[in-house]
Amino acid sequence: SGATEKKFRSGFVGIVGRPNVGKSTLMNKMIGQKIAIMSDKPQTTRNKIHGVLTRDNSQIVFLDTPGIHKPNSKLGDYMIKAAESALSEVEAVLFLVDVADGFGGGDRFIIERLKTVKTPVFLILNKIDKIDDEKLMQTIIQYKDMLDFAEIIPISALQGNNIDTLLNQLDRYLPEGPQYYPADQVTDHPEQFVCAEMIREKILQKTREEIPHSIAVTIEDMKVQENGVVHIGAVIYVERDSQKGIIIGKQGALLKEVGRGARRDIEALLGSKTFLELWVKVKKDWRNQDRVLRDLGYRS
Ligand code: GDP
Ligand code: K
Ligand code: MG
Repeated sequence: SGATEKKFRSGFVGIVGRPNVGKSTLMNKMIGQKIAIMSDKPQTTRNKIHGVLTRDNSQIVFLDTPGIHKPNSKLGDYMIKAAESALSEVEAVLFLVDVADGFGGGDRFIIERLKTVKTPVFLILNKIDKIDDEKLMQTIIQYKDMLDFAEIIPISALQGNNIDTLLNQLDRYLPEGPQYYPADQVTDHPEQFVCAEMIREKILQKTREEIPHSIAVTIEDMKVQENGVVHIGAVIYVERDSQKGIIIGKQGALLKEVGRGARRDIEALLGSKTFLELWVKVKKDWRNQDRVLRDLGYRS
């Protein structure tokens, strides 16, 4: 016969880059569903988020990492370790940069770390929708010799430009391997975790400065009622009483908005009607207590 069957390929791919370059946006776009939360605030992603993409002849498990930056608390420390471990034990690394922002110290910090791994590194020039071709050329010239990049691919994660090219190139770097997850599974995180992240995202989007880094969200209770509605009870932890007031808002207005937005995302994720109950509690200095971090799911 002589016909060669196309072999199935699979593997892990890490996504790294400075805070806010668009890592979570890209991962969501690639897997076609929102599982990683996005915001215009740095350090939005705290844990490694695994996104699973299954195509005809391949399966890629993406690791969306917290941005690499200098740690300033035990939580910060944890986030860096999570990002660095994503660089080893993967088939390829996507190093994302923001072409509109230009090269920065944060990029240098990451490149120094990438120099120590043998993994092929793709330079992904993101946010090309914000610049013209001339500026794109200059940016490519600026970055291309900083590391021995396996591929250089300009994209817009937001608009979805060139994502197919990126995925097709990535497939070439995957070894033959099994399909680890069912084709319809998009993340290996428990639903509870993703739901908590949706709530945290809404708070990040509606508050400013001190609040984003001072909150943690846990799902205390999640069950399907007889009428098919999913009932979720979640607690939002803050560090101070004043922050509790901000999260709740005037006559509960902000908390209500957070609940409405999060419920919409959670219903899309779970595919069923959801009743979401939110509580706000003060837990002093939770970011520096190992036990509290463990309870909240930030395990090292
Ligand atoms: P992360 O911190 O690297 O995970 O970045 P996010 O995915 O949270 O994105 C940070 C911000 O950049 C968000 O406001 C995104 O909407 C925005 N963003 C991401 N990708 C693009 C892009 O291709 N073009 C534009 N214009 N904005 C983008
Ligand atoms: K962000
Ligand atoms: Mg992110």
